[in-house]
Amino acid sequence: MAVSDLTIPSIPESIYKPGSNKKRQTIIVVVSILSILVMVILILAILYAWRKKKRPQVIVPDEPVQIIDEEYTMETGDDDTELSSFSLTKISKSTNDFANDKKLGEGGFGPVYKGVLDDGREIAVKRLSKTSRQGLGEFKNEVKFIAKLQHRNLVKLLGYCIQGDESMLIYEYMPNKSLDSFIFDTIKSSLLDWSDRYRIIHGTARGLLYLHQDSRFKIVHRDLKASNILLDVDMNPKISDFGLARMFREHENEANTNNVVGTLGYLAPEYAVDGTFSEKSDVFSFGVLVLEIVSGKKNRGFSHEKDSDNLLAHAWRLFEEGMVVQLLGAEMRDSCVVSEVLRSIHIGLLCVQHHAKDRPTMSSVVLMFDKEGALPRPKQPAFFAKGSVPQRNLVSINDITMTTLEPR
Ligand code: ACK
Repeated sequence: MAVSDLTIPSIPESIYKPGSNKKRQTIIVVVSILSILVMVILILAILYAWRKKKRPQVIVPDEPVQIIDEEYTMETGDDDTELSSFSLTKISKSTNDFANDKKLGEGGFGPVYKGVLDDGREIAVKRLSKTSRQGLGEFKNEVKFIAKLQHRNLVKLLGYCIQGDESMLIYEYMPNKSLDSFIFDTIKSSLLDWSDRYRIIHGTARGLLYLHQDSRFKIVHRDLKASNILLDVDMNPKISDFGLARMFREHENEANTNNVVGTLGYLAPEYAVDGTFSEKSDVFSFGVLVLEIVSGKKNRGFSHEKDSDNLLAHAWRLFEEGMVVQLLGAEMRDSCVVSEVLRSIHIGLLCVQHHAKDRPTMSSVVLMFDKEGALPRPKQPAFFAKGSVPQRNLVSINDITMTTLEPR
């Protein structure tokens, strides 16, 4: 075939234009740089998303607690925390072999017994129920927290006893037992006058402030209620039962759970509905507790002859009508200091605000009690209408409520 017969495909003119090679190279360089940039950004985004997913929002204190049977020692995951170990023989003897008449009641993870040691010291022994799996988790949680915390308004853990299949925690004995056995009892409630109640409110606030802010860790109790406030010989309050408590990292403010645990009547709305808990959900429970202490009425199951208000709604209505002092239980009318009663109810209403952001922190609460200045005006509290407390998926076991909520 003659060379002249060959058809040479036409080549775009631009390729032959002077400088077109340079232009092509520039395009290649720009496209390459852009591709690399996009890839780097993509890799960084994937790494960020992966790390975020890996980091837990709340430290669930399961692992650091180790119970070593053979050596009868207990590690709390913290070097400077030493707990005394008690032998099973000693504890059995002190409780008369866990006699029925020594039983004080049922706690979060099992029965509680009164004991007297050889040196005359009175103790309360919490015995882990062998059949409860949930109990073991709560037992470990309790050790983890209470062993590290020391405050005059927290119950004191003296030691432990772990032998064979027995696991027990030993506390100082609180002769006056729990607050609910006084304030909701028609006869015993008259034994708590206003000054006792005001001291209990104040002491509980200080104990909670310590948990939220002043201890080495930020701890949310998650089950603050009248039956978890124990009273010592002088009626000073001690917060107890850390089986459901959670520890937060330094800059973490809230966490989410699908497993809402706590007690009906004390649960903050965002926790009960969305599973979001924070120090402000404890503040809500504290607010309910204050209104219960002042009124002598349980929030859960409250009924008022005139309307269908719950305790929070009743307190709010009286507050709006300027008659809030009527909330005070009849048994305290003679002993009360009206300004303290009004201030307590006002602070209680601020604590039960619907939105967590509208509730004060415990440090503000303590300041409000300590100083005499004007208080911010509360808005209508949460769960205003009776029956508005969400009842979906609620399972109640011994006053402890567990709900499993589906994510939205
Ligand atoms: O209201 P209570 O008589 O006081 O019944 C409960 C029961 O045990 C189950 O928690 C009582 N209790 C718990 N810890 C102590 C303690 N350290 N001192 C005295 N009683 C206690 C509580």
